[in-house]
Amino acid sequence: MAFSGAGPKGQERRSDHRVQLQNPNLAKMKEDILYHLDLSTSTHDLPAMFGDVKFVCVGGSPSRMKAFILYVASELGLDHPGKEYPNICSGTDRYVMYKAGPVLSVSHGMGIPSTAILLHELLKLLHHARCSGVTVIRIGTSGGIGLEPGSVVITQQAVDACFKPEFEQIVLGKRVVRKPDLDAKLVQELVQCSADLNEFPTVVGNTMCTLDFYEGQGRLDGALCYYTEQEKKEYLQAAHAAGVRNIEMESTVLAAMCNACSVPVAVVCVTLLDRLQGDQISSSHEVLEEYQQRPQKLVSHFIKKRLAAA
Ligand code: R2B
Ligand code: URA
Repeated sequence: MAFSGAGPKGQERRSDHRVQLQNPNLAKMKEDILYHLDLSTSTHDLPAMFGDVKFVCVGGSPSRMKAFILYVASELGLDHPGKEYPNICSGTDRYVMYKAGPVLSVSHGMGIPSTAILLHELLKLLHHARCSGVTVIRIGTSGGIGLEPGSVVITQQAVDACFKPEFEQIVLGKRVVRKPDLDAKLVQELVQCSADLNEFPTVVGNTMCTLDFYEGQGRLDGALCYYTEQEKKEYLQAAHAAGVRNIEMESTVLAAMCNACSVPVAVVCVTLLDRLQGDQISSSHEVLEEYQQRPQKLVSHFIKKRLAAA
């Protein structure tokens, strides 16, 4: 086994760029059932199915992730007539997964718990498949702070609802904090890709990850609201002053878990509205549809460029 440099928790990072799981128990298991993906190491040949995967794109919505695989396949010239992209996880309705060449497109649902479950199984899948040099990118939606709706935010640092660069989880009744850092080189590559396209405004900024869409993001229009409009305004302004440019619900867990397994990760989200102007998402379906294609375009361009350089 080849090692180079320091990895997570001061461990050595392998120079073969494999996914480094952090669980000694797995080596003792005869079979690993990836329950929510309806895949298993004994019933599926995971290296044959997934061994060539280099780009894993994740997003909340199943239909968006299907649209993405069709788009990226056509951009990469993989969509010859009659080619179909079946849902690899059709035996479950928890998540969807599509593959086109080296690209895997997977839904994670809404929020940290759903995303954490997906990531445990997805990272194990990549490990069992002996994938190397994998990059993970979330293509998502968000609420912007002080940005024109439709702007794309490439996350510099994921932060929690107190603007801290931390992902906190309770494990065995104790508070465990992990670093939700994004890959700085990936951020720069994605910025360059947006400049290449020159089709929509793109900024680099901090992304605030919350546990809820309504009270958790300071909305005034949920079923519950015990704060004033002024308090909401002050909170969003404080977030902006802390470098936050958009708000969503998955970035910290994604960054923390990929970091722990030595997988470079990026988050690219379009903003559906400017939260300094309101709370309701009132743009037409057509407009929202076009906004959601922006991260897909940016990330497809990135993948094409990376493959051309390989
Ligand atoms: C963005 O959009 C969803 C909420 O509408 C959530 O999954 C997120 O992060
Ligand atoms: N997703 C969020 O989490 N918040 C928004 O405001 C929009 C999309």
